[in-house]
Amino acid sequence: MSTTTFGAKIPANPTLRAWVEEVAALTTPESIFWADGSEAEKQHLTEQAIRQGVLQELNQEKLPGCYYHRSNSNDVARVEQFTFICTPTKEEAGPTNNWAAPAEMYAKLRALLEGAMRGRTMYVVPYLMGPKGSPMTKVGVEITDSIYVVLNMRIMSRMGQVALDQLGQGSDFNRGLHSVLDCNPERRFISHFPQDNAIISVGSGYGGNVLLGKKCLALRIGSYLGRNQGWMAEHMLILCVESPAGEKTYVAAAFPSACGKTNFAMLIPPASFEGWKITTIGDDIAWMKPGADGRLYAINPEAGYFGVAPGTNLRSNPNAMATIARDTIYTNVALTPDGDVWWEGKDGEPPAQATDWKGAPWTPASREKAAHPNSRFTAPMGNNPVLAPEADDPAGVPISAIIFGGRRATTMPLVFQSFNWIHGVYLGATMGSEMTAAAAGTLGEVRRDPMAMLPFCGYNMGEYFHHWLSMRKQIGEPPQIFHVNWFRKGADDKFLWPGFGDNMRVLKWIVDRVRGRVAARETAIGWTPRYEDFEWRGLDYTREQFAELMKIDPTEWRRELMLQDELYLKLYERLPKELIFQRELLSSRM
Ligand code: GTP
Ligand code: SPV
Ligand code: MN
Repeated sequence: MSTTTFGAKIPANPTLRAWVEEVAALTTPESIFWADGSEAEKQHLTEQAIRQGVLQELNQEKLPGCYYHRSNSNDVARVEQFTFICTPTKEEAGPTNNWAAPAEMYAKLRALLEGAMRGRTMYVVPYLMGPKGSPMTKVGVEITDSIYVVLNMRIMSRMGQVALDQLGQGSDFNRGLHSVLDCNPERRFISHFPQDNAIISVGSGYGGNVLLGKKCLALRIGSYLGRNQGWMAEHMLILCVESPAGEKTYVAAAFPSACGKTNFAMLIPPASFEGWKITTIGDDIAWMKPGADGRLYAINPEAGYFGVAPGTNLRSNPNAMATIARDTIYTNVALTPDGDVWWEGKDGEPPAQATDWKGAPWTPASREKAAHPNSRFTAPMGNNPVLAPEADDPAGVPISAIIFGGRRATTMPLVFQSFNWIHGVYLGATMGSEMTAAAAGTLGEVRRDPMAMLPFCGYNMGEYFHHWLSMRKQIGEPPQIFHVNWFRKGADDKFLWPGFGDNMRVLKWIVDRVRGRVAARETAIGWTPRYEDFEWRGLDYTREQFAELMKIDPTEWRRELMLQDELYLKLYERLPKELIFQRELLSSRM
C-alpha cells in the first residue's frame, strides 16, 4: 500500500495514525492520500476526478473553476429511513430516530467495509467545523474513498493542514468513515455513534449523507455534545441586519430543509429600504453558546454553502447567483450544449436542448424535469458578495432573535412573536412543514418537524426539548422567538406573500420588536404586527391582503392542535410538562 501526501507531512499524532492504519487494514485500499487543503492539491484532485469521469469541466469562460457531477439516480437526497443513532439504549435515541445497538451496527458495517477500498485510494480528510481558533470549533477527520467528497469537504469546511494544526497531539476529534461501496440502497447506512464521537456512512455519495462534517457531525453528533456540554447545535441560518445608522442585529432562523434558509441568509432588501443591509454568517447550521455577558453567541461551523439549485435566479437570490458563478461544484442540475448549467427556475428561457440530470437528452417539451428538484451547488462562502466578516470571528455573534418557520399552505400567518422563551420553545417544538425533495418521502405532506431538527437530532427529542428549556437559565438576555411562514396560499393556490427580498419587511418588524421600537397586537397565538407597523414602500400590498395573510382561523387552529397530538403521543414519556401546559393555554385562548 502506498501513501501519498500533497505537501503536508503525515501527522505524528499517534491516535490519528493508529485509527487510519486500523481503517486501512479493514478496507485494504491501494493507496492512502492525506489531504492538506492546498491549492495545488485541489488542482491535482480535480484533474484526477475529471479523468475518472467523476467531474466534468464546465464552460470555463462562463463559469471559471466550476465543475459538474451527476450522482447515481438512486442516490439524490438524504435517506432518513437508513439513518441510525447507535446509542447503548434505544431510549437514548428516542422515538423519532432509527436505532441500532452499537455493537450490532459496528459488526454489520465492518462486514460491509471489509476490503471495500481494494484497488482504490483512501483519502484522509482532516477538517475544522468552526473558525480557526474558536473555543467552539471541533476537529473532524473523514476517511473516504470518494474524490467528490474530498473536493466538496474542501469547500464546506476549513480542511487540511489547518485542522491538523489545531488537533496537534490531541485525541479529541470526530472519526468519520465513508465508503460509497456499490451505491446500493440496500447497503446504505448513515450511522452515528455519539458516545464514541464516530460516524460511519456507507452506500451513498449524496452530500447530506457523506459530507460528514455537515449534518452528521455538526447536527447529529453536535446536538448530543451540546446537550452534555451546555451549548446548542441547530439547523439555523445566521444573518446580520444592519440599519442605515450602522446598528447591527444578529438573527438565527430554523426552517426545514428546502424551506428558504439560504435565500433568507443572503436576502437583498427592496430598493425602498435604502441603507439597510443584510450580511450572511451562515446558511444552514448554527452552534450557539451562552457568553460571559449573558447573551447567546453563535458561530457557523461551515465554510461553504451546499444549496438547492432549482428556483435560484437573479430575482430570487442574486447573491447566490454571484456566489455560484465560480469555484462551484454543481450536482444533478442539467447541462447545456455550451457547457453551462440549467435548472427549473433559472433566469431566461429554458435551453432548446440540454442533457438532464440523468444524462438523457432534454428539451422544453420533455415531461421530466431537467434538473433534479434536490440538485445542489457547493460553493465557498468567500464568494458571497454579502458575506459578513463575522463569519470568521472565533467569538461568534450575539443573537437577538430566533425565528422558526415551516412551509405551510394554510393556518400559519406570515409572522408572530412568542410571549416568552417557553412559549417560543413550544412554537419550535410543534413546528409543522410540508415535505420537500431534500429527503426521500411523500412530497407536500405536513409533518411535525420540531425546530427543523427532526432528521438531525442525535438523541431523544423529548430530552432535546428539555435542553432548550434549560438553556434559558444560562442565558441572561435570551433572544426573542418568532414564527414565520412565507408559503401561505390563497384560494387560487398562489402564494399570498411575495417572499424573498420582501421578507425584509418582516425582518425589520422583528428587529424593531427586539429593540422595543414597535408595538404589537396580542392574539391567541402570540404578538402580531399591525398593518401600519410594516414598511410598505415599494410594494403594493393592501390592508385586505395583509388581513388574509395574517388570518388566524379557529377551525384551522383546532386542526393544528390535533395534529400536534401525533408528536406529543410519540414523545409522551419525555415530553416536558411546560410544553403540555403551553398547549393547554393556547387551547383555552382559542
Ligand atoms: P436546505 O439547504 O435543504 O437546508 O434548504 P434551505 O432551507 O436553505 O432552502 P433554500 O433557501 O435553498 O430554498 C428552498 C426553496 O424554497 C427554493 O426553491 C426557493 O426558491 C424557495 N424559497 C425560498 N425563500 C422563499 C420565499 O420567501 N418564498 C417562496 N415562495 N419560496 C421561497
Ligand atoms: C438539508 O437537507 O437540510 C440540507 C442538504 O441542507 S443536506 O446537506 O443534504 O442535508
Ligand atoms: Mn439544511
